[in-house]
Amino acid sequence: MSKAYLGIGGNIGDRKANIQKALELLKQHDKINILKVSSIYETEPVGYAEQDWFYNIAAEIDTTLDPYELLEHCNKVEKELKRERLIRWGPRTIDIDILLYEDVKLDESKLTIPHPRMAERAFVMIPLSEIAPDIKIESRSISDIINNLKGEKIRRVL
Ligand code: X6L
Ligand code: MG
Ligand code: MG
Repeated sequence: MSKAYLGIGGNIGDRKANIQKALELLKQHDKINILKVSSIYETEPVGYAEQDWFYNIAAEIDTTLDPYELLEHCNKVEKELKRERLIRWGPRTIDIDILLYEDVKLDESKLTIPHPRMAERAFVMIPLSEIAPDIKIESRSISDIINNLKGEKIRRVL
């Protein structure tokens, strides 16, 4: 069994329902167990400003899928939730990113692990710190990373 962390977010339609649906679909795979799910956060859009705020979460999973098989399953769930790719970094119903997979480092066109620039994004690091406060990313603690973020707006949704 391998442990992995996913970042999930979306800003089209019923954002909470879409995140819940994504978690349901992810765990329907018999080789994925969801171990922990963070609170939901409402987050300022990054990369492309002219879009609605996102809901973002992080999830910890256990899986016997390899990273590519896991990516395939994440893409399948995105498809089931009608993800369309119109504008780069633009609005989407759901986005499921593999943030970390054990201590794997991969740098290929279809899959980079750890997820590129995850440590610069409050919408990734703050939910992740809630479920994995003791992990390190490229030898830095999560708390150190969060203390050095630039202050994208983020609030926990009650
Ligand atoms: C310069 C250039 C600085 C590009 C930042 C950052 C690009 C993040 C893309 C960037 C740059 C991204 C989400 C989001 C996106 C999300 C929130 C991306 C990909 N996904 N904003 N923006 N939540 N709040 O899930 O992460 S697009
Ligand atoms: Mg993403
Ligand atoms: Mg993605």
